[in-house]
Amino acid sequence: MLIKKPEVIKSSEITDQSVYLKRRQFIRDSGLLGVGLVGSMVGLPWMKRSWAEAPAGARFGELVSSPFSSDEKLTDYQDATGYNNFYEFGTDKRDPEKHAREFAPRPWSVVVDGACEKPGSYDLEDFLRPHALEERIYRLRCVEAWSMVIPWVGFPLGAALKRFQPTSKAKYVAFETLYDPERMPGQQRRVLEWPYREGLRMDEAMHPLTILAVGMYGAELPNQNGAPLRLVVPWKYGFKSIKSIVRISFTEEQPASTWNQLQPAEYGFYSNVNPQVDHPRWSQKKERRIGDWLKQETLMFNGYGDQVASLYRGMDLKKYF
Ligand SMILES: Nc1nc2c(c(=O)[nH]1)N[C@H]1C(S)=C(S)[C@@H](COP(=O)(O)O)O[C@H]1N2
Ligand SMILES: [Mo]
Repeated sequence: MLIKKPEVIKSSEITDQSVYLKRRQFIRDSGLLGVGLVGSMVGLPWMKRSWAEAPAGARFGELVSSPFSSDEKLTDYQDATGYNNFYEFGTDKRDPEKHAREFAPRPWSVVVDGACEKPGSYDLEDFLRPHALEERIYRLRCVEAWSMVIPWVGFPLGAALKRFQPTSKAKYVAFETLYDPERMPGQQRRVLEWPYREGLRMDEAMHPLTILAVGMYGAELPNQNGAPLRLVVPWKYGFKSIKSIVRISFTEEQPASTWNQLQPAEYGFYSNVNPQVDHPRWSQKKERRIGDWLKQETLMFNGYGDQVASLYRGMDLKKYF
């Protein structure tokens, strides 16, 4: 993200297509098709394969599937958990899987503060209790021009925020990742200004597509994907989806965000996926779906334009990139 052009992934990292199809067939034949599935997901053979490969422990029970879900083929579980950006555990895509292994995401608490009636420090369990978990299959499109399709487990951020009764002064919501260089060894180097920070405008935060995730592929979030709690904003570049959140603050002013702080000319506050606005050092017109050979067109707002374009009506998206 910092300095390199989008990387070309070695062919050895891509699941060979024939192996892939054989595995699919195997899963069909062995009757794993129905494993833990509900509703519309029953029609998606890709789904079963990924679920079959997800870890056995820490599974969620039945999940309601969301009408917002994409029906594209899921990214391999191995890729989604082995090719990550999480600088707290190293800057290489392979680092988080290796270096986040020891990380213990419990006990955990989330501080809620700023312009709201009910600030406080909430135990993760209390923070989560009121919310019914659902499954949302979303594209995640990294600013580096690769993308994945991941079945997240979570709930709308808006529902969580309402509980804390934001006041009329709350124009934005700011998020912070844990700062603990002993547990997050990547923080011992000043590659970014720690803690990692992100922010959304209030209407973006309240939008029904914006979720807090606690799991993926039917199981708890692996550490490298941001356990125990992360943001997922599907129409924005991946870096807006901050991991391992410990603080949520309601603010009157637009909050600082990590990549914008580091390189304001390259990463804007909004960071909406936009094929018409190139990164200064590379095109955003196409993306490579991890696991695919050919690139595909990047869609405006990552394909969620029908739902979110109205949030930006009248804004010059070249200026507010
Ligand atoms: N705290 C924190 N959150 C983060 C990052 C990070 O380095 N630190 N990387 C971001 C980037 S650049 C991307 S593309 C996504 C990747 O999410 P994934 O590893 O679950 O695919 O996480 C985002 N959230
Ligand atoms: Mo990213």
